[in-house]
Amino acid sequence: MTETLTPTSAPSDTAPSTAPAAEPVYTIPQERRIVTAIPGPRSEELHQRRLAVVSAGVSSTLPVYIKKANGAILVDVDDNQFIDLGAGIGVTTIGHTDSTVVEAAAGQVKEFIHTLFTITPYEEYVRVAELLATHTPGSWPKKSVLINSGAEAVENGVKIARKFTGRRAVAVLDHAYHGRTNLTMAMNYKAAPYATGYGPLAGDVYHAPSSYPYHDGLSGGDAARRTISYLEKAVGASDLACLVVEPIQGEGGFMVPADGFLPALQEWCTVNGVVMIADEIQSGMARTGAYYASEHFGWTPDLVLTAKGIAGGLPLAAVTGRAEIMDASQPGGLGGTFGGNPVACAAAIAVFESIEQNDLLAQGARIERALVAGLSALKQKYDIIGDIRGRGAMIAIELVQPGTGDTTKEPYAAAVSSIAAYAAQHGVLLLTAGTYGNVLRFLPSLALSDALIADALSVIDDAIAELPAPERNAEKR
Ligand code: PLZ
Repeated sequence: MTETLTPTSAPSDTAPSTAPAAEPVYTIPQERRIVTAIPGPRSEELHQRRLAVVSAGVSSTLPVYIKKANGAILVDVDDNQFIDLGAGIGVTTIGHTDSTVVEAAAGQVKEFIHTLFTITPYEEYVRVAELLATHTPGSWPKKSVLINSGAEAVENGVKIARKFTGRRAVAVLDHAYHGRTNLTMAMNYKAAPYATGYGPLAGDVYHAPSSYPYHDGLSGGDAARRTISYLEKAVGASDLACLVVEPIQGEGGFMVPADGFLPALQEWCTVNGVVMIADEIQSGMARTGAYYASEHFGWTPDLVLTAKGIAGGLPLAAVTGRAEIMDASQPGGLGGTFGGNPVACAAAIAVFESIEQNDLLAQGARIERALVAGLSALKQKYDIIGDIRGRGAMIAIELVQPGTGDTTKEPYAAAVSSIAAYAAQHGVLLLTAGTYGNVLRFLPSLALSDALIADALSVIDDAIAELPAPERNAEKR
């Protein structure tokens, strides 16, 4: 089977877009190309080897084994090329193998690879902390600690808040996702698959109602009052160390909170001495057309968690925030062997430089315009698209059962699985999400061109049109 595809032009209703500041040069042609069945024979072979030695607990959304990636394209071992709409779940935000990141990391590897900052420090760690202090929301003095992963950032954020406040309880919102460690498993909304069978989980974690405008219809103020009322009753502010919130919920389904929700919660936290922490692990680092998604909502959190996109694909994460909170920890209280690894730090410095030099915040806005225009056209055509939401290169559609979009908005998870499977077969890697599994998310790198967006959306259009009966009835008549 050979399917070589030329990108189609952008839909006519797509707003004119900003071209990248300097035309990037790609080492892999930015086009999808399917030359075998998916997965192909070499991927199948690797998969058999993997089944013998990799834990069954580690799954893969699309078991095509990747050998190369550049820009917004993944190439598998059978030479199939995929448009990557997932960026490794929001990690390669500035594009796969971006040349500035590759050069910075390679250069650092030759100098030194590890010393451990808590034994003998180095400049790269300090520079990343300076850049985080500059680019995270809030104009007060800020400090950081660097660690390795998102979950570790959440763990450290909670530790730091507990130390500063001397309080025990942790609050999160419904539909949240914060990680896979013992504490963060308890902070997730969904038990399956993350926590099932892995208990006992950490205690003193409280799940408060969130703002989910498509379903609750509440204003930001009303939603915040509901959240606060829960926290006051279930915990009591005097025992609450922190409230951890994703400004746009990631795994939960890209819920954008109603206006005013986040600032109202911050105000309540400030008045009550609760540390409010923005989990910007998925939404941060220029993904949404701002450095941090909190900025879209006028929210200035006390602490900000960064991970995923910060180092172009190398493992690095950070807790950044008000100096007095960050300094409440005793020397030696924070750290870890690999935290702030120099190669990852060099890559992160290159990511920050690339965001500035290539005006990547504008690329986030461009991708939002192109995706929302294209998806709105599909929503006109298919009533199973209930909601389109998100910001920048973090856009999702929520699929509902035919005919329920104006009433009960019944989740339509089966359609999400079919569309993602169809897209994969045709060279588009599309991630799913949502508490009820009924969300398709677009979490591409900022290198994704308008032509690739139009091409990917044409595949999704075909995927919906191809839904087998009775799903086919979803098409508007
Ligand atoms: N907080 C908001 O999105 C990671 C999970 C992938 P780690 N999300 C992707 C998977 O299935 O494990 C995430 C997130 C938010 C925290 C995390 C955790 O980040 O780097 O995966 O630990």
